[in-house]
Amino acid sequence: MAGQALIVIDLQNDFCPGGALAVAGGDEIVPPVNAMIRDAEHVVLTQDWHPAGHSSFASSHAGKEPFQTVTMPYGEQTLWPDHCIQGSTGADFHSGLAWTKAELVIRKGFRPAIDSYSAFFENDHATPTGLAGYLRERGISAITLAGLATDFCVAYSALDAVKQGFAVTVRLDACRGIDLGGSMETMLGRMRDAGVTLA
Ligand code: VGL
Ligand code: ZN
Repeated sequence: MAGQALIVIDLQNDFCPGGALAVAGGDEIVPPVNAMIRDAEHVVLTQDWHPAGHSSFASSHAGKEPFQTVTMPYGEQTLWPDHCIQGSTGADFHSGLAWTKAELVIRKGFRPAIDSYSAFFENDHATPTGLAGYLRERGISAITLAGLATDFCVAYSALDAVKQGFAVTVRLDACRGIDLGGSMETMLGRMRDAGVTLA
């Protein structure tokens, strides 16, 4: 049987209530994600991991506020509050996450000049993280996604995974979204159209 992997996206303190870029109800998904980890064949985690002064931070752009956009060489980029700074408590996994079974942690967003929502490619949609090769080399062809945020890192990971030829399920009960300017509806539609199973 083809290998299966659970990929848990960015279940970190800064995306949970009290964090720098809190997603409403972000901490509520810890119990369902832990249950999924228990049942999973293989587990991969992603960790948003930015250097201080990262180009996706509004604080790096004079006169800009969080949630505004700028045009980067690779396209439009939403600006965020400073979050998930390398080595900070905010970048740590939620303390309730049962992470010990994880076989791989993919860190993303570590290049100062480019953001990375997807677990597979940075926001230029060209620079790979290596995850597709890792999964393929291990015979894993089907993935299930859970985590934060539904309409950003989870959605872009799902879309890239389909493009890379993986069978993709997103467990919406184990995700929470940011919903910026209708992004939730837009990204759910894009995932559905791409052939992602929304469960
Ligand atoms: C995320 C915005 C910035 C996410 C990460 O995990 O969805 N969103 N960095
Ligand atoms: Zn980030």
